[in-house]
Amino acid sequence: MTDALAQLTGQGYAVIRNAVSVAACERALAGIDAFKRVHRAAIRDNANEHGQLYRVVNMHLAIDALADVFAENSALATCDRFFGEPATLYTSLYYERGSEQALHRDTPYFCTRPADRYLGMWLALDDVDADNGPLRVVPRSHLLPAIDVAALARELFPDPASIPPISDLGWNAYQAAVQRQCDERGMLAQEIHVKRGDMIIWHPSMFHGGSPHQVRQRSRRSLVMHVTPQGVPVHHIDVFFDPDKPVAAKADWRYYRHGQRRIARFREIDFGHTHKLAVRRWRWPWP
Ligand SMILES: O=C(O)CCC(=O)C(=O)O
Repeated sequence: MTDALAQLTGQGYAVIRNAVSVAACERALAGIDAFKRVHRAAIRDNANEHGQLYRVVNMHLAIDALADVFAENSALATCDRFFGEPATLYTSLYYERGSEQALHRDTPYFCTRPADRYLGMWLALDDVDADNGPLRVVPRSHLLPAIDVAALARELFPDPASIPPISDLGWNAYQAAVQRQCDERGMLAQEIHVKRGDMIIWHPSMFHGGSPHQVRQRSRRSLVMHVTPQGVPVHHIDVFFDPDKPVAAKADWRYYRHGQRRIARFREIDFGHTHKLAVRRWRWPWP
């Protein structure tokens, strides 16, 4: 069996089959279904005609069975070895349909100092194949030559002191530069087909995205978990484009313990960046 850490560092991603038991996935899905039944008004604007949610940020804070699939998954051992210390959960994204996101690196919004103190973990809560929006990756794209972000920033942001933390301009320009590098080398994306309970881990500089979701009535439930060692601050575009910008050494959020793991404590769940709810109102099951 190929070592998952060697795959992650060599190919930019690793697939860990059965990282979470099917029973644990089903408990998480039951928790989400209960949440949706009870909180119809909260999800109304996010769900599509098939009732499928899109990009719910930090749902694990409200639903313990969803936090369980983070705390009790065998892929964490690979993340721990990559970091040299235990991985903690920073944030998550829950989808019930394909993200269909263009190919991108996460680093402009998951920027750490030093680099590579972040990993993406993607858990299949449904079987996912060519029909229902699989993840796609460009193998070895994390090894492409470094892009001169300082030069890009000079073009995009005349005043370096006012580079915003969130910027579509910065994001799109950087991803286009990575895409050009891939095109020049003939590097193509590959779909990854998975079964419920399989986990994909990607390197912070892995170029990846979501394939088209062809059979819309079939769900594609998945949970992306953004993991870091405890206390690592995660920066955004302003730091990413300004390598000399002074940054805090420690994250300004706290953690709570869940099983054997630690999870960053935030106050809100965000539905597709349009609707926010306070976590304490939505815990399920009620304690
Ligand atoms: O789930 C997907 O289709 C893609 C997710 C992704 O690219 C991301 O969260 O960065």
